[in-house]
Amino acid sequence: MLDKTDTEAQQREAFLRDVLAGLSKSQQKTLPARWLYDERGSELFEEITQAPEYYPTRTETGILQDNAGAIAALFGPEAVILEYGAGAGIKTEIVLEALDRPSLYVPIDISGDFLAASAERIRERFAELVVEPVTADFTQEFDLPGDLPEAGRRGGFFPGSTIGNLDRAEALIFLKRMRRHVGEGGVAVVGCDLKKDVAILTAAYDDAGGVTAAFDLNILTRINRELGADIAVESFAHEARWNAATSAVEMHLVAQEPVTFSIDGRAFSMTAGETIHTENSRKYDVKGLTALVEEAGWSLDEVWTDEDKLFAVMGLKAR
Ligand code: AVJ
Repeated sequence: MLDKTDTEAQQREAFLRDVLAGLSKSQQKTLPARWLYDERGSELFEEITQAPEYYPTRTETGILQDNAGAIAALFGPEAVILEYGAGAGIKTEIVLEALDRPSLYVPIDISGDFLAASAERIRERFAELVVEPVTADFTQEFDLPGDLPEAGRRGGFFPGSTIGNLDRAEALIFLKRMRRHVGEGGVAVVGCDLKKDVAILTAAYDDAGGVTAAFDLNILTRINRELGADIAVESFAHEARWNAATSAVEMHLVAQEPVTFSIDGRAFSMTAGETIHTENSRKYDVKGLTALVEEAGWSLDEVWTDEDKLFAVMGLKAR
């Protein structure tokens, strides 16, 4: 067993490795998006979901609410629900509330503390429900507990358009793994943001209140604090860019002037206008989603969407 200090030291090592590798690139510098979510980053993301320009969270929540009955029918009675990511709060509650006597809820998340807290919240809210959290990085290979109940179907739940943070190959690997987890007769409900007017997309990732900018810039503050670096955060500005070739909104931190800094004794320099690419948020259309899920062993049984076709919640069946 690893104790907490070991885990933290390993975290720091992994963070340092990713930061050094990403910022050493001579072409486009990058940082993996997962490091955006320290405590402050998670708080800021919560705030983003409240920003008027950020439509995905409230739109998906509305779709789940409006179609809770159909979603519950897809999962069927006595289902085993596997949620990829620790309890998405209200969205999870909408689905669990609608289900017919679910036999088990399995939230899966890399952060053990966060997972425990959200599992506890679900147990309090649904006294009858058996909750069995699994600590795992769902972007990596992992197995489920061997003793899952066999009464109803197994159903994956992957809301939030987190699938959009993966590139196409990674999304395929994820969908195939989830297909393996649910087995024959299994189902899934997956939320995905849709392609739309570029101005709406870029505004969602660069809100006028500056919350997304603060979220993006926070990764530099985190590098300074956790890795003892000396990056002048105020020399950078947040930018949201549409990349038509990859169909993704990209977040970038743009150096406003020539900058130099050091991390772990290594010197870095950037020219004015040079950027660090911090996140991809891919957008799909229904045609692209159909091809993607079919290639991964699913059939797209239903697509629930909002009036303005901003966001899609897919009902998938194992093929
Ligand atoms: C939680 C990863 C789905 O990509 O829309 C929001 C993260 N980044 N604003 C997204 C995010 C900037 C969000 N995901």
